[in-house]
Amino acid sequence: MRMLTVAAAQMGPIQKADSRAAVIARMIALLDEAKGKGADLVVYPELALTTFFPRWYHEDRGEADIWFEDAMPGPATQVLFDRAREHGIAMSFGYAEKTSDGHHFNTSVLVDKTGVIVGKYRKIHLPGHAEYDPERTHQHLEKRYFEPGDLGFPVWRTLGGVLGMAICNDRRWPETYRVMGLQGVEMVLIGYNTPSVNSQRGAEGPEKRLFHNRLSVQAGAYQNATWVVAVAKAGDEDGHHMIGGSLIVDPNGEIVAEAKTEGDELLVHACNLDETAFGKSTIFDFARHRRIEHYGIITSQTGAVPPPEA
Ligand code: CDT
Repeated sequence: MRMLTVAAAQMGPIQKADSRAAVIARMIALLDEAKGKGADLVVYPELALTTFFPRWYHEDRGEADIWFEDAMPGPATQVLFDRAREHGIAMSFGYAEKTSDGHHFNTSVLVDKTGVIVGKYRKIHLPGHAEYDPERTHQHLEKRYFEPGDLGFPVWRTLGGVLGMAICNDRRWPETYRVMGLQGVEMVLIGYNTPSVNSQRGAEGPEKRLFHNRLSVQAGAYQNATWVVAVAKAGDEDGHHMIGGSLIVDPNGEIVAEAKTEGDELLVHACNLDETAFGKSTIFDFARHRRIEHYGIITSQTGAVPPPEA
């Protein structure tokens, strides 16, 4: 059996005024708890180091650079890397990345048990809008502050298995999981920050949003016979509430662990990566069953084009 004990480290809210040091102290407390529970890998949320800043409009785009890291590890995060290496625990977390040539991405890294970054992913499906939108109850300015990721959906052979990453809105798109599924992924790590209410449809509240979260993650896991670990930043950030509901889902699509709170909370599960083999060799044996001659439209066309009216 190839066992990988994973800890989903849900984080409660981070206020605008909270320092990086205060947030990283919370991440280290979760890491210490994970060590005590025998975890091999700790997965933190999207943009784990800061509040979900894309809800705040900066007319001058450059002002938003305060939320970005230009080195990883950097001065604030080095202690987190040091503690993870001392514990011999791998980790994955999201942060806002500013590159040396001035590009901005919503990024996550995968760090092995020796503290080496073995994988980097840059969010591809950026939701929201680029300009201030007075029609919305709250802003979601990811398209203002980030460029779409330029690294594709890679996977890495590490920790005894094949691991991949995605970030928040990516989990709603079947293409995300399938591209990794086609590379044999056995565990997908996903962080998210999901507002509890749809800014353009107030009736869509937390129950519906939690339902869509489970639906997307469970479907992705089942249809690609992979473990999925989906980890929230939750609760009330400066008056803006986000869902919790962090999940660990098995390759059959079933939930094996789910968060009960909206605060810092650790879910630990011993995952047998060999459990991915049955689905991958039967109903989702891609090589035997996929009919790519009928899938061309998926990569040649972006928007839906219904047939003309009669
Ligand atoms: N962070 C993130 O991607 N959140 C989105 C909100 C969608 S509404 C603009 C999500 O898919 O959860």
